[in-house]
Amino acid sequence: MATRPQILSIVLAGGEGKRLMPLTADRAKPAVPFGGTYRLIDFVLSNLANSNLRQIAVLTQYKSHSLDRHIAQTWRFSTLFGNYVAPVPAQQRLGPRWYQGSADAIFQSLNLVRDADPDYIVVFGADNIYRMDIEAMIDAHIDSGLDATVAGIRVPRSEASAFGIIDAAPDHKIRQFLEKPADPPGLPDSPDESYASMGNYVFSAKALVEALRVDAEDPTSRHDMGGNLIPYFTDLGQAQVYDFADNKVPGATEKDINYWRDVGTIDAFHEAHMDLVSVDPEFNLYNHEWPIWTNQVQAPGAKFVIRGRAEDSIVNAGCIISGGEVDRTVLSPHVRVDKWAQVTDSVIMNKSRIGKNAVVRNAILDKNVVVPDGVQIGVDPEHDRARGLHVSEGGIVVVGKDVVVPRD
Ligand code: ADQ
Repeated sequence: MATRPQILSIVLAGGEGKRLMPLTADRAKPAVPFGGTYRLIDFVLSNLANSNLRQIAVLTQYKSHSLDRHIAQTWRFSTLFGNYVAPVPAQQRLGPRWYQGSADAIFQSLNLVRDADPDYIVVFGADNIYRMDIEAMIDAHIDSGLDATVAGIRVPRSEASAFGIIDAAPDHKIRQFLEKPADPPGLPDSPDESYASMGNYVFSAKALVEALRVDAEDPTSRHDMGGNLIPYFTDLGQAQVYDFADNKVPGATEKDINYWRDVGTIDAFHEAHMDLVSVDPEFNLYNHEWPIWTNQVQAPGAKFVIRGRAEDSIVNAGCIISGGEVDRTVLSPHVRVDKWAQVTDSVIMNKSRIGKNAVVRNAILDKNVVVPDGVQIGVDPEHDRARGLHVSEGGIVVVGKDVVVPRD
């Protein structure tokens, strides 16, 4: 039997997620709840696990408590066959400093690489919603004989300055890599689109270790994977792109085959949820052939009484809709909606309660929020702001964890 290459997966989960405030006031961005029962990090961990990659280190730093707890509760692999998902907090192993950037996070964690002694290292972000067969990307990496492979996807040029932008030759070799350019170039065959890095990489292990050493000694470096490491491999002629359009997971529909979203702003986060509850969504959560795994709560089935109803909505276990009306909304477990309440176009997280006659529109309620009887949110943005609620550019009202929404 041919020996299979050893692969170590590293998930970068130290992101602060400032643009998701107040959802990230108390938790790291990868721990933000998504889709009713998931956390953002479940998507990358499911993709890795479904791709048979089960030696996984998750590098955490910022407000990592709920992320650590979620990983410990949900992602406990049997240690048979050497499997593990290990949350690794920043430990200041190389001196009294936190991670200076995503490359420094890996550099400070090279002890994990020494212990695992892999042939290849998979480095993926933790913040995106997508399905991906990562083994196919690794195969493309091994076939190329190059040191670095970057997953790439076409994005609208108008949004491209948020990404690393790739200029690739027809043979996929990266000719130029520009991290978050102010004026991103369009593609020759489609000027309104740019070719973006998904922040997901495969490296040959020795080459990555060497690149991190060089980077650590460069006083001008920001020690960032997209800003410094990928340009380094590009300059050496050692980087190629893996086109996400070539990736297909089992059970994918025509529509969601190339779905990939950065839900790093309140408006993008809300929009991705509205897609989930639409009749024919772009991202199909219900693909059982490539499941997204999470920690499912112990709770009885959702209950609808006194003509309570929900339409075009996802209603999780433990919810009670008692006479209220719910439309185009994602309800996490244990939410209560009381009589004559109206909840529309919203995302309601665990254990929140919507009182009698309350109105909740275009809103995101974090866990344990109480909307008292008769209180309205999302109806008058000025009133919402005046009450100290966060209103996004797109007019989405966000209420932080444990808040009792004030009447005035
Ligand atoms: P960004 O997402 O802006 O761009 P970054 O903020 O570094 O880059 O986040 C990437 C991943 O690293 C996230 O999962 C984040 O949680 C994590 N991370 C950030 N800082 C970290 C730290 N100090 N320690 C540990 N983890 C950390 C990147 C690339 C772009 C690419 C986009 C795609 O740099 O080239 O286009 O991802 O979303």
